[in-house]
Parts: sequence; C-alpha cells; structure tokens
Amino acid sequence: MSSTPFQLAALLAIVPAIRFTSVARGDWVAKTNPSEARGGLNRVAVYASRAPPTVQTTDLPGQWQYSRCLAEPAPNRVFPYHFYLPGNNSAQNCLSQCSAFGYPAAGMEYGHECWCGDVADITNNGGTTVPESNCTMACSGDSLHLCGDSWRLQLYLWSGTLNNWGTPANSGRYEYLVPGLVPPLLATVGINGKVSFLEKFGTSEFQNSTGAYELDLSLVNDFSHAWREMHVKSDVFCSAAVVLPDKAGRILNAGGYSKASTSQDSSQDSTFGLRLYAPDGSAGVNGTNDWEEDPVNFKLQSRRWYPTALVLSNGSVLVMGGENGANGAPSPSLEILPRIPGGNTQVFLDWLNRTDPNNLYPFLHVLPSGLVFAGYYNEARLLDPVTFATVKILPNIPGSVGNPLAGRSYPLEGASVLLPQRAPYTDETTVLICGGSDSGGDALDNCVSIQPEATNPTWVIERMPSKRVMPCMVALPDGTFMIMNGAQKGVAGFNAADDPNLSALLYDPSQPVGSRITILNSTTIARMYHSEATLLPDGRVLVSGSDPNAYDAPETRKFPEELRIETGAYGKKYQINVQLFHGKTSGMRVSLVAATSSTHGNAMGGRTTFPAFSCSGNNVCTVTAPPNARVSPPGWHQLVRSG
Ligand SMILES: *[C@@H]1O[C@H](CO)[C@@H](O)[C@H](O)[C@H]1NC(C)=O
Ligand SMILES: *[C@@H]1O[C@H](CO)[C@@H](O)[C@H](O)[C@H]1NC(C)=O
Ligand SMILES: *[C@@H]1O[C@H](CO)[C@@H](O)[C@H](O)[C@H]1NC(C)=O
Ligand SMILES: *[C@@H]1O[C@H](CO)[C@@H](O)[C@H](O)[C@H]1NC(C)=O
Ligand SMILES: *[C@@H]1O[C@H](CO)[C@@H](O)[C@H](O)[C@H]1NC(C)=O
Ligand SMILES: *[C@@H]1O[C@H](CO)[C@@H](O)[C@H](O)[C@H]1NC(C)=O
Ligand SMILES: *[C@@H]1O[C@H](CO)[C@@H](O)[C@H](O)[C@H]1NC(C)=O
Ligand SMILES: CC(=O)N[C@H]1CO[C@H](CO)[C@@H](O)[C@@H]1O
Repeated sequence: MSSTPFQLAALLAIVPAIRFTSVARGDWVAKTNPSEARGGLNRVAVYASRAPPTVQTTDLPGQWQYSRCLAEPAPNRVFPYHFYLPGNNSAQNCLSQCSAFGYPAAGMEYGHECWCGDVADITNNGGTTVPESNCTMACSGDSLHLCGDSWRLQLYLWSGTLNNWGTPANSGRYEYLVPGLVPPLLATVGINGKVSFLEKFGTSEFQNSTGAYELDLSLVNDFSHAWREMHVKSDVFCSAAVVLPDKAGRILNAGGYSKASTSQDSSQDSTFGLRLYAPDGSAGVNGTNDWEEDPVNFKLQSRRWYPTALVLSNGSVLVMGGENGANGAPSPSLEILPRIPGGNTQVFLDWLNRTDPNNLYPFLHVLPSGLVFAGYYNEARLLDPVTFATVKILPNIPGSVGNPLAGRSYPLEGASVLLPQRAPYTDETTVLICGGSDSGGDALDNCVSIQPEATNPTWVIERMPSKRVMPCMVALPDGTFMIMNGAQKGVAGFNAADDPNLSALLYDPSQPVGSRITILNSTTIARMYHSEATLLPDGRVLVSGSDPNAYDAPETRKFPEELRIETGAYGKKYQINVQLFHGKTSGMRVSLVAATSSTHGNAMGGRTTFPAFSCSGNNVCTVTAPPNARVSPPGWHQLVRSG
C-alpha cells in the first residue's frame, strides 16, 4: 500500500465527485379521583370488601405474562432497579417502564413499588415462590388488581427475547501493540498515518513527560524508534481537538487546565490555549514539525477546561463549553475559530449555564439540515448554524429505569456518534449515545438514539449487556461501532469510578433495535478515566490510556497509570486502496470514515458515510462524494473498500 488513505481522501474534501395497550380495568379509581385513590383507604377498603383485588393476567403490556407471588429474602432484594409510583402503580405502568429499559423480569411490591431486572436475578438473589395468598396489596393506581405485599413481588416475566445480544464463536481479540511512554488523554490518527497523543503537561505524574508523543505504527516492534517526542508549551489537560479541513490536515487542540479558576498564574494560558500540529514524516521516518502555540496572538476568548470542538459545514471550528479552570465556574458559551480580528465570536448559552457541571465535553454533530445537534447532561437540542439560537428542543434523554436525571456528558460520561449516512442520503440521520451514569454513581446500561430532524423525534432505548460509564465508541469502516473501555460504577474523574468493564461490544445499526449489540472479547487491562479508542487505517482499533487514580501515591493506586497500548480487532481487515485493486467489485462497499480525536467519550469529528459509487467492467470505480457540506462537512476521511 503506497499511498495513505488520507491522500486519497484529500481529493474528496475538495472535489464533489472523484473517479475512482390498553389501560388496566380498575384504573378509573385513580383516574377520576386520584387524591381519594391515594389517601382514601376507607373507600378502597369498601371496594376491596366488595371485590377483592385479583392478579392481573390479561390486558398486559407488550409480551408480559404473569408468573407468581415471589418472596424476597429480606433484607436483600431480588431485583437491582426500582422506582415508586405512589399514586399510579399498575401492571401497565410498572411493566412497560421495565421493558422499555430492556428488563425482562419485573414485579410490583407493597402496592406502590416497581422493581425491574433479569430472570437470573430471581435465583441468584434468593427469590422464593410463595402461595398466591401471600400477595394481597392492591396497586396504588389500580385498586382492582394486586401489586405484591411486604417483601412480596407480584412477579411478571417477558415471554420471548427482549434483548437479542449476539455472542459469536469468534469474538475478535485484543492484542498488545507497543509499550507507551505516558498515559495519554487524547489520541488522533494524523494524515501521516501516525498516532498523535497528548497528555497532561506540567501536571503529569511523569516528571519526564513533554505532554506530546507520536507513534509510528510501522515501528511498533521497534520500541526505541517507534515514539517521537514532541512538545507543548501549556497544559493540554483536558482539552478538545479536531483534524482541520486544511490541506496540511493540521490537528487543532483547544482549551486546557489551570489549577484554580481564580489563579492568576501562567497556567491560565493553558485554558485559553490553542495549539496546532501539521503531521509530517512518513512510515519509518520521523517528521520535524512540532506542536505550535502562540498564547499572545492565538488563543480562545473564554477559558475552557473540558470543551468540545466541531468543524462546521463552512470549515470554521466551533468550540463549546467547559469551565474556566479546574472545577471552576462554567464557560457557558461557544466561540467560532478563527476569530475575526478584533471581533467577538462568543455566544452565551443559558442551557449550559443551567446544567453546569454535568454538561462538560458536550456531544456535537452537524446534521444534514445544517443544524447542529448538542447533547449535554440529560438534554439535547438543535442549533441554528449561523446564530446558534435554539431551533428545536428535543425530548429529555432517558436515564436509567429509576432515574430520569441520570446523564450522558462528563462527569456522567457516556459516548456519542452519528450513525452512518448512506447515499442517496434520504434516510433520517440518527444520533446514538451509549452509557453514562446516574448521579448516584451507578453506570447506565443502555444506549439511546434519536432522529433529531424527524417531525416528532423520540428517544429509542436499547439495553446494553452491562453497565458502562466512560465508554469509547469507535466507527468501524463497515458501518458498525465498537464500544469499549469504561467502568461499571461511578463517574468520570480521578478516584471516581470502579469496577472496570473489560469487554468490548459491537453495535450494528443495520440490525433491528434490540438485536444490534454483540458481545466481543475482553482485555485484561482496565481502561477507565482518560482512556481512548481510535480507528487505525487497517480497521483495527488502537486502545490507550487510563489514569483513574493519578493523584494517589503510586503504592496506594487501585488502578495503575496505564502506559500499555493495545489494539482491538473484530471482523476482517480492510483494504484502503482504491486506485487499483484485485477482486470482484460486486458486493463491494465503500465507506468514508472521518478523522477523529478521541477523548472523554467523544470522537470529535466522527462521521461515517457510505457514498454512491459505480464500477466498470475493468474494475475502475467512481465514488461520488456526498452532495453538500451539511451532509458531510469538509474534512479528512479514510476511504475504505470492504466486501
Ligand atoms: C405516575 O404519576 C407521577 C406523579 O403524578 C407522574 O409523574 C408519572 O408520569 C406517572 N407515571 C405513569 C407511568 O403514568
Ligand atoms: C405465606 O404463605 C404461607 C403458606 O401458606 C403462610 O404460612 C405464611 O403465613 C404466608 N405469609 C404471609 C406474609 O402472608
Ligand atoms: C479472545 O482473545 C484471545 C486473545 O486475546 C483469543 O485467544 C481467544 O480465542 C479470543 N476468544 C474468542 C472467543 O474469540
Ligand atoms: C518516564 O519515566 C517512566 C518511569 O521511569 C518510564 O516508564 C517512561 O517510559 C518515561 N517516559 C518518557 C516519556 O520518557
Ligand atoms: C524519532 O525521534 C525519536 C526522538 O524523539 C527517536 O527516539 C526515534 O528513534 C526516532 N525514530 C526514528 C524512526 O528515527
Ligand atoms: C448562570 O447561572 C448562575 C447560577 O445559576 C446564575 O447565577 C447566573 O445568573 C446565570 N447567568 C446568566 C447570564 O444567566
Ligand atoms: C462559518 O459560520 C460561522 C457561524 O455563522 C461564522 O461565524 C463563521 O465566520 C463562518 N466561517 C466562514 C469561513 O464563513
Ligand atoms: C468485568 C467485565 O468485563 N464486566 C462486563 C463488561 O461487559 C460485558 C458485556 O457487556 C459483560 O459480559 C462483562 O461481565
């Protein structure tokens, strides 16, 4: 392979086409007179004496079926999730909420409690079958039907498969790639085919760190030559980055760390920081370019620690959000780069001000209508691409079954991607967010997706096989996504999470909802706070980082500063040459995978496109680039042939 994917893709950035249920029956009591239903025990008792409540076995939502009266082994519970429906518990309200979040076993208890979980929880947690006569309490929202008793669940089970998770015989593999030099917090594959890493600088536990290194993938078996030391002048912890749509494919890094929001020290330069690197060199040969900074003349207008960057359709860069220093006041605004000389390009965002501090590293995507999607905390909205005024407020993002206030952006960190767009680009575009955390510290076990430009968009919930906060989501060239890294407990930050999730998942949006997730192989290396995952040109995923206990003394750290670099691979390898190839063109697929910077659950710049193409008999194919910069903003892509 002589030319890099990016050289080919460069043409694409510039030329438009290149060669080559019903309600339960007794409900009227609650509906017509809710206060009486809640408080009017006498009235309920009168009803009860006339017609004692019975088990509801028909008119159940979905595929729920009544199972039995189940005793819990007090003080332990059978199911892990619950919520209260003080005035409106019923089979309808409890069961439909449990199945919406992917739980196929559920029960009502004590009249007003709703519990959800898995069938295996029943035996694992010591549930025992007791006589039906043990369940005697009427539902708080349905006096004609039974909702368990004290430590007694009115148990229902979903008949059929609610979550059809794939478990392939060959689940891919993690492989050790190369030893690293620092625990990086930002990884970007440059147009030179090398991986650029940035780390905390000045505040790193590694006194020998310069904050910036580049990995030559052709030299991973030759450690002493594989890494190039580079240099930043200010602290890039925790900044944003995108690959610019310019000819040099420069990486722009924005924001950074200062010790305190009020400090007047020089570390303020870091939070205003803008840094550029034009990747150079080639496989086996070090480049000579380094990170460039000019804090006096080239800086942000607001201090930003934990911002997100996005390349807009017109090629300018939007930088949004963050705080003005470590755990400081919010920077509830966006700004556009490059800044017009003397001008102020900031726009105040009241919704970021209101949701601080749960909105850091917000999720941003340019949609085909040109509107900008912003997902932050448990909210989402669409912004006008010129004024950045809100055009549409989307429904709140569902959280966990018991807590709608669970969130998706740092520190409740999930990960977000745009699902692939396919020629002729007439399908609605879908935003996917996976994982996140409850404010109480339980990681979320679901992905949610929405078609934000549809007329009445709603969130679709899909359960994941396990909980995950701080996942990374990586676009693979075949239109699937690998979900990896993260923890099952806690939130993002230092000393804030536990129980790493070692296994990877594959998310395949071409499958129906409920059948999209496959459980892949596991690593042995915990990858939690400050871990990254990045697509390599051959279709493997580079996995790096983790420093969840950075500020603990080394001997007391529960999880290490992780220097080792791995790859994760699933499925076939890809051929990224389009000028000449052998083989049939029938069944072939061509995708464009945009260059990304991976940090904190964001793959900034991410976008997968399946453009139209046609091949002639002599295997010469013509790929038609997306029709406009709203469908696909300018930028660098890997052009991948598969199939
Ligand atoms: C139950 O009642 C509460 C409080 O009125 C309400 O917020 C909630 O939406 C109701 N839930 C259902 C499933 O009807
Ligand atoms: C449950 O049923 C058993 C067996 O009939 C009975 O001995 C027990 O007292 C019942 N317990 C409750 C709490 O109703
Ligand atoms: C998981 O990966 C290991 C190597 O890391 C490999 O030996 C094993 O076969 C893989 N398991 C499956 C089920 O693919
Ligand atoms: C810094 O020192 C550590 C510990 O001695 C070493 O493992 C690491 O490779 C060094 N990093 C650099 C950038 O030299
Ligand atoms: C690249 O430069 C680094 C020093 O930053 C050196 O250690 C490494 O050997 C060089 N690699 C090559 C291929 O020359
Ligand atoms: C931002 O939020 C803070 C805290 O709620 C509030 O005091 C302040 O008035 C808000 N700023 C603006 C400009 O709305
Ligand atoms: C792109 O659009 C933004 C928002 O309207 C504007 O601030 C910026 O100047 C535009 N950039 C160019 C190159 O026109
Ligand atoms: C330790 C670990 O890997 N835990 C879970 C991570 O996620 C997979 C799939 O969701 C589970 O099967 C693991 O048990």
